[in-house]
Amino acid sequence: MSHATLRIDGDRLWARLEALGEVGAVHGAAGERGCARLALTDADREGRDLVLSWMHDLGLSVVVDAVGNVVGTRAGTNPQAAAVMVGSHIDTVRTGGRFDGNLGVLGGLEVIETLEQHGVATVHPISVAYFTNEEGARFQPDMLGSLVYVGGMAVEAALDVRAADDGARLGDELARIGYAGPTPCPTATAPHAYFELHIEQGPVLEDQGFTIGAVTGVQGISWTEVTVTGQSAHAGTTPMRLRRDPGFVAAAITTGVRAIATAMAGTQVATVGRCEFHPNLVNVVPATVTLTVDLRNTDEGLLQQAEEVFAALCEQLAGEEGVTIERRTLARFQPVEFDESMIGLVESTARALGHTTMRMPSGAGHDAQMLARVCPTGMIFVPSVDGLSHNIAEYTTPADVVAGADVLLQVVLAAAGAHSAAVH
Ligand code: HGY
Ligand code: MN
Ligand code: MN
Repeated sequence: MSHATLRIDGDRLWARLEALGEVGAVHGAAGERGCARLALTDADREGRDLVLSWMHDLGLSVVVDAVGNVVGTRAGTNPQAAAVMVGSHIDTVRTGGRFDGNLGVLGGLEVIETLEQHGVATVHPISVAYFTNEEGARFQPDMLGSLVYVGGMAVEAALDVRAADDGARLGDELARIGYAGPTPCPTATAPHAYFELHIEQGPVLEDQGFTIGAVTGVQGISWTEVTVTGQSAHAGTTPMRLRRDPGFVAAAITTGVRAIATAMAGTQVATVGRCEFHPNLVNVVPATVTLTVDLRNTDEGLLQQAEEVFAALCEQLAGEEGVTIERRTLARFQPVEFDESMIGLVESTARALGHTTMRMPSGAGHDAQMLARVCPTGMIFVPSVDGLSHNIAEYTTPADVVAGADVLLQVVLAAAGAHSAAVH
């Protein structure tokens, strides 16, 4: 049969999305169904075990590496050829959805099951991977697993990372959940190509009425932890002129980074997502406040400019309020551009399947931005309803899930070289 007419089984893929979505399920008052599977928690282990069982069911040869990345591989007819890899992540933020990351991993399993079902062999092996701690919500930086996988971070440094919330050591948590694997990092062999199917996580495709995003690259990311130290004091007795109030400074930083993004306009975004007061009591001027600042831009020069303005704001506030401000970099990745050949392949494949498509950068970080360091890399976006993600209301329609997975199937076949005889 012509492989151009090969299609995935949408019901089978949707059933897996639903099953994985039940692991760490979070239900909202308005019927939202999300997920809470922070990296290396028990819920993450349960999700990992479930996907691992599906890899084994498909007869894949599975390896687990030293930072818990899991890669399942279907043999190709040329055992010397490097694998075409499909991947993403299955860890989520605390208020995550059922599609972010999951769709890319389960879409990869669906591609392999479709090839098995129809007896289609490929020259290159095909691998499906889930990478550790893509979200960076519990351990920073984000995309930690794929960063180590491509040699961008030493394993030892990764294993010593401490969780922001409870100080747990990444290596200890990895061992605790049974995913401290024997395979060394970085990977000994770079993939022949890497594809990631992912929800857009923003409003563009939906607003503009397109089904498939041919992703051109990923914007730069700058994460900073800011610790403001002032003077704890009585909320009632301390005159305003004598205060050194880190709570006031934290609020000024929050409004200040919003002002930076507004002034720069364009693609600049800025977020204060975490803010912790100590001692966090109604009648105590805080001693310290720890907050995070997330700055992003598609342009490296502009991102550096935003960082410089932010640093100057901190200096100014420290002087005015008489507090100390320490800044610690949690993550810093430059913008990444994907190969034109990969963008074009996604675009032409989507059109050949009859889907509308547009080129667009990714506002979110992805494992693809790490794999792009070592091999030709492409990303396929499908729409997010109401542009929502990192929100339990995250949703993508079954039709768009199928459209994205069918594009994934065809780009993998194009890259892996397809035969008609199955391998057994
Ligand atoms: O933060 C991000 O963009 C990704 O979800 N880790
Ligand atoms: Mn993601
Ligand atoms: Mn995410």
